[in-house]
Amino acid sequence: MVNSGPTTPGQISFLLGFIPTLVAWVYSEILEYKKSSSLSKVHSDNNLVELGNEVAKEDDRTVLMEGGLSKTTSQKSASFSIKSNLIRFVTMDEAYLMENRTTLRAMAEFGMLLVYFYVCDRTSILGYSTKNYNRDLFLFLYALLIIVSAMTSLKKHQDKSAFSGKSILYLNRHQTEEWKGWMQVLFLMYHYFAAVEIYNAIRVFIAAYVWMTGFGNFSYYYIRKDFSLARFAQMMWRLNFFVAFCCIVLNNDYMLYYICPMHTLFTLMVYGALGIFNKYNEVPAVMAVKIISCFLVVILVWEVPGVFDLIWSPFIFLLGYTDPAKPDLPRIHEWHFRSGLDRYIWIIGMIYAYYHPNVEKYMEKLEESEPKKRNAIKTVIVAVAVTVGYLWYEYIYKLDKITYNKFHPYTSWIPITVYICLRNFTQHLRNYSLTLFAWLGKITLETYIAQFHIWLRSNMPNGQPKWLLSLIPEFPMLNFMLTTAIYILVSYRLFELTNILKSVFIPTKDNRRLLHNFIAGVVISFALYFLAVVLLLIPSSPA
Ligand SMILES: *[C@@H]1O[C@H](CO)[C@@H](O)[C@H](O)[C@H]1NC(C)=O
Ligand SMILES: CC(=O)N[C@H]1CO[C@H](CO)[C@@H](O)[C@@H]1O
Repeated sequence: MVNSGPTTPGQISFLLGFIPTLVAWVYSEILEYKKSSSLSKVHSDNNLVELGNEVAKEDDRTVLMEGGLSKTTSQKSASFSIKSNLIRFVTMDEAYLMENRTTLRAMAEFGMLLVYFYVCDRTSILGYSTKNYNRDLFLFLYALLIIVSAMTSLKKHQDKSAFSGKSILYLNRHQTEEWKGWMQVLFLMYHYFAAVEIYNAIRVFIAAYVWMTGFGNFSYYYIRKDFSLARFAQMMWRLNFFVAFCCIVLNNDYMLYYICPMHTLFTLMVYGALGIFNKYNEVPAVMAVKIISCFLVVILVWEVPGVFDLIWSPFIFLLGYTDPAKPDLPRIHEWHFRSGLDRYIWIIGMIYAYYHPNVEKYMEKLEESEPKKRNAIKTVIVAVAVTVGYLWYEYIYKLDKITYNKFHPYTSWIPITVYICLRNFTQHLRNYSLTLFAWLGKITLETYIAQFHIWLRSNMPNGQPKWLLSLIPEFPMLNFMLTTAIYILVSYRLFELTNILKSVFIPTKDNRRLLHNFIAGVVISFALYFLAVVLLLIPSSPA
């Protein structure tokens, strides 16, 4: 049943880069160990150097690649040119390796985790089992998590408002992260247990993420006005670094992880909307024109027949996807469907972010007004929110999946708005958050991607994750517990590694170096890829 597919040049080039990195890292650890245990140094050092040189010779060509990658590892090495860094890597220059030990470790660890992904999903070493839905169990687990989280991680925050300096905050960072956590847990459990009955709710959650993309990015660019290249590169790195490697190592299309291209697109749209003529962002009329233009662009691309295909067909190599289970659909279909569902909600997020300071001011005033008036207004707001929420639930949410999807782009703002109102209608609710959920909310991107391979299993290139990873056969609940623990831990590690490597390779205030890194990365990747293609052409080669 497991079909790992043909070995691709991408996979070979990954190995060509990974193995020398691993060797270099192990060597640097040995050097470090020896340095700290000091003495009797001279003799054994020579041995190791010889060993290192041998390895370097063997992988000569391939090592080149990774050398470039580890090039910028520390401020100290920044002054060296890429070429000299490469040479130092190839020759296993001891000082160089020790300087960059932590980076090498992060890269090696990242590579090892990817190997683990491959082993879990594309080999028969570990087992797989089928999904099984039981509503009782599903709700039990979710409720259990909420209770545990409430008992152990409920926390009061005393942050100040960014706008007024007062401690009233609605939609603060804790809240949005906690909100992501709420949704992410349900979203993941939906996949694990194949809880098809909450399909519509999942669509709303995804819309809420995209809403947050609009909201968070708008606030950031509007207030910080930081449109720098470095910031842009960091953003792209954060969204796409891990997924790119997953695609290479597991031979998947980018669109399999549709959340990534979707967030990348909408992040770019917000960036573009605010970045163009950003000097005039403070002028309300300009902002109105910008928002209206966003709507017009979306209407043009998604609502006018034919335009979508026209615009995106050049990018089909990147955004095309064929589900092996449904081979007849056009390759652009998935992208059209996924991006279309949430085409408006990021603009709504931008609008909310734009009015956020006003709403906040109003809320402060309300909070200071006399209790009678305040309570009356709050009651009205809650009553309206609950009624609207109920009507939405009754008339939209309950529709069958296909009909619901038709209404979704135009209605997803309703439940989102209702949630925002209810989440913040008292000072208490606003100030408290469940940190456990907020913690989970921070690593949503990693948990989203990792679930495909080390929690669930897809068993074939581009396959949807239809199976569960099984480490303890015959004990589904124990297996659930063990795989979940490993999966969350690995996701968290990947989150950290992404950030560590980001800070190494993307300098914040040096565009020249950034450009050099970028060029080096591209050249090295191409060289590795070319080498891999050549190796694949020689069937007898020990690749
Ligand atoms: C912008 O949106 C992306 C995608 O959702 C998110 O990861 C990132 O944190 C957002 N940036 C800010 C500053 O909120
Ligand atoms: C929309 C909404 O319900 N906003 C509430 C947020 O919190 C403030 C402060 O208590 C309330 O006054 C608002 O009614």
